[in-house]
Formats: sequence, structure tokens, C-alpha cells
Amino acid sequence: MRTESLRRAEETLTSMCEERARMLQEQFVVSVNHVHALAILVSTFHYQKNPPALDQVTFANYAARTSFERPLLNGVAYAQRVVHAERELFENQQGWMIKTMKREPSPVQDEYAPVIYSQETVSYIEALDMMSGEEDRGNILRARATGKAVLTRPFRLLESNHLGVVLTFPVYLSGLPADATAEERVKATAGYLGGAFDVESLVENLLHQLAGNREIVVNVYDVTNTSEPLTMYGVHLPDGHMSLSHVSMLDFGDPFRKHQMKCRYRKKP
Ligand code: WA2
Repeated sequence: MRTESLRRAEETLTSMCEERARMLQEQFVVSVNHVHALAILVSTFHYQKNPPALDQVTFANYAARTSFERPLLNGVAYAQRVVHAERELFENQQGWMIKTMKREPSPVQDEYAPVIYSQETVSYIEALDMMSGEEDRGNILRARATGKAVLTRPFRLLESNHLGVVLTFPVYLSGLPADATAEERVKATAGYLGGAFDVESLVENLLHQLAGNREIVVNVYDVTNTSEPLTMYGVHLPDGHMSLSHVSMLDFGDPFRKHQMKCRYRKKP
């Protein structure tokens, strides 16, 4: 009899975990797809029009009105690639100086990625060189070399200090062939369109809407390095804390990163 109730508890945990993993992945993927469309919007209206047919007000307005398409992102922004030789002209045109993510005037670098367009919800990253933050910089370099959407490891986001991950899509100057090499891609890079997944508050919000939320504990891990899982969501519990657990696979669309969801009962069944 004990084994029968245990079997049922296992079955329930499995289905609750699979449902949560499916919902999270679904909302993650729709958000990524919409950021992809925004990268194409910037390419079309900023770079394929002369003069550009996009400005901060238009971008912010469009981003706000389409934010329902990106349920897990706290906001989106566009950072332009600026090489050092162009810095002075760029700053004069913008009327502001490039700053580091610590809000200090940027020291001399080979190149910069200052945010020129931002959704109002993340207006605090305007003028910041996104290459001055380790995680954002890694994303920028990997996105432009591959031409694909990339994700950072989980880290504390600016301003909210919530645990989250950043998504980055590269934007290229027009005329880049689909089969371009990494070197050609880097040369043709115009900038980076991305946003932050506020996992700590938006995933919490998502899980709270589901039935049975009070019975189970959910954790999400970045398991890219299997020997060193990184907490992306939830409070890390040491293994063996409770007898039953279920692991559901997650696919957030960056083949370089691996994620999984782990669910347990709050109390021993
Ligand atoms: N956006 C919002 N909050 C953040 C953050 C970020 N990056 N990094 C740390 N906290 C404009 O990859 C280009 C957005 C970066 C895109």
C-alpha cells in the first residue's frame, strides 16, 4: 500500500513538473521569437533606410505596445556597435557620453556597445556600454560570431538585482549572406538587440498562477557545466532533502546552454 501511494505521488509530481516546464519553455520561446522580430525591425527601419526611420521615441512606443508578446522579459533595448575611431562623432551626435555599467565615463576601448534605444521599463541602461559587463559582453561576442540568439548564465540584473538571464540577437549591416563566416559576421555587425529575462519575479508570477503551486518546490538550473549547476530560479536545496524529485528538461533555444527544472514536494508525501 505504501508503494502504491508512493507511486501515485511520483506520478503527480511528474505531471506537475512537466506542465510547469512546458509552460515556462513556451513563454520563453515566444519571448525569444518576438525579440528576433524586433532585431529585424531595427535592421529594416534603422539600417535599410537612409536617413534611419527609427528613433528612441518610436522604438520605446513600439516596444511598450508589443510587450504582451514578451511575457518573461522586463524590457528590450538596442545597443549600437561603436568602434573607438567613431566614438567622438557618435557622442557629439547623441549629446551624451558612453558610460560603463558602473555609470562611470567609459575608458578607451577598441569598441563599445552603448544602448541607443530602450523600452521605458529598462531606460536605466540607456548610454551604457553593454560590453562593460562580463555576462553581456560574452553574449555580444557569441551572438555576432554565430548570427544566432544567445543567452547568458544566470546573474543579478542591473537595477532590480533580480536573478535572470540576458538574451542577445545580433543586427548586421545589410548584404550579409546567410552562409557568412564568423569573421564576415563580426565585420558586418551593426549592433545588438536584447533584453533581460527577470526570472526571479516573472517566473515566480507564472508558477503562482498554476494549481498545486503550494504543494511543490520548483528550481530551474543552468546545467551547461554538469559538474557545476547554476541556480536560475528558486532556493537551492541540497540533494536528499526530500525523497521524491522529478527533473524535466528545458530547451530555451541556445544550443550552447543546457537547462533543467527540478521539482519536489514541499512536505514528504
Ligand atoms: N538588459 C537589462 N538589464 C540588464 C542587462 C540588460 N542587457 N544586463 C544586466 N542587466 C541590449 O545584448 C544587448 C541587455 C543587452 C542588450
